[in-house]
Amino acid sequence: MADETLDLHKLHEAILTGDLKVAVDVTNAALAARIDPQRLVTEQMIPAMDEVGRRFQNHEYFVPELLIAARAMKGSLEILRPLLVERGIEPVGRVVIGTVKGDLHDIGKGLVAAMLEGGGFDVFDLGVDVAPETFVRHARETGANLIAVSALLTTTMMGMKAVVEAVREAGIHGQCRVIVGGAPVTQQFAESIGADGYSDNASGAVTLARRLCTV
Ligand code: B1M
Repeated sequence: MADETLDLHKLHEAILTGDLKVAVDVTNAALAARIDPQRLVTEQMIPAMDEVGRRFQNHEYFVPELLIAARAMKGSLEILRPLLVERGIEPVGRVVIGTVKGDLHDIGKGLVAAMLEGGGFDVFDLGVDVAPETFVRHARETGANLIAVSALLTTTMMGMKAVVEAVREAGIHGQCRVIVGGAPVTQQFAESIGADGYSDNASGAVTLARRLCTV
């Protein structure tokens, strides 16, 4: 497909509608037509995910739409990532994410991870039942700017305080902040445990992460 005949906006549309196959096909066609991969990311893909986030916040999109959009975004990113890495394009930031110790709920955390990845972050997903020292160790190893902790149980959410404390005790709080979220978590709770930020949804977590990575 030649550059002139290739409609790059189809990539935007494919992510918005969660069409993985079209997203992958347009990405491959764009690369074959020697389109700059960075251009695809900044002009089509990130704006599409921003729009997905906007629609989610306005209750025009719900969790399923968020998940399929994130899947289409990731499918395209998987093709582009090696090319971006080759060129040394820096991610927006590095995030270590996991569900707090004792908690096995991972659907919301997975959604936040996918949205962060879609938003241009390098994401290291540690899974569920993650101990504070594991968050800290991986944050050190990866040079993460953020640790993102999810909790779904009132009985496990206090474990987030232990993560905040572990980060401070390890002396890495200057370069690595802690953000929290999950159904029982509130802004007030986040402040009470000394977390650096809170969001009640996945797209808000991306906005928050971007803000914390630029200050
Ligand atoms: Co359980 N569970 N569960 N569960 N479960 C809840 C959370 C519960 C509210 C159900 C209920 O009683 N009504 C209740 C908690 C009550 C409480 O603590 N007050 C509960 C319970 C009690 C339990 C068990 C204890 C049940 C038992 O065994 N007796 C047990 C605990 C196991 C454990 O973790 N140790 C348990 C087990 C399970 C399953 C394994 C069966 C399954 C999890 C499967 C999985 O995750 N792979 C499960 C499920 C599915 C649920 C419900 C039904 C759905 C959770 C979910 O995935 N929601 C849930 C009831 C409910 O919430 N309606 C329930 C969809 C998801 C997209 O939303 O995770 O909230 P959520 O994520 C949102 C936001 O919160 C936010 O963004 C996401 C998208 O917008 N967000 C963040 C999440 N993390 C964030 C991090 C951020 C920012 C935003 O920054 C870092």
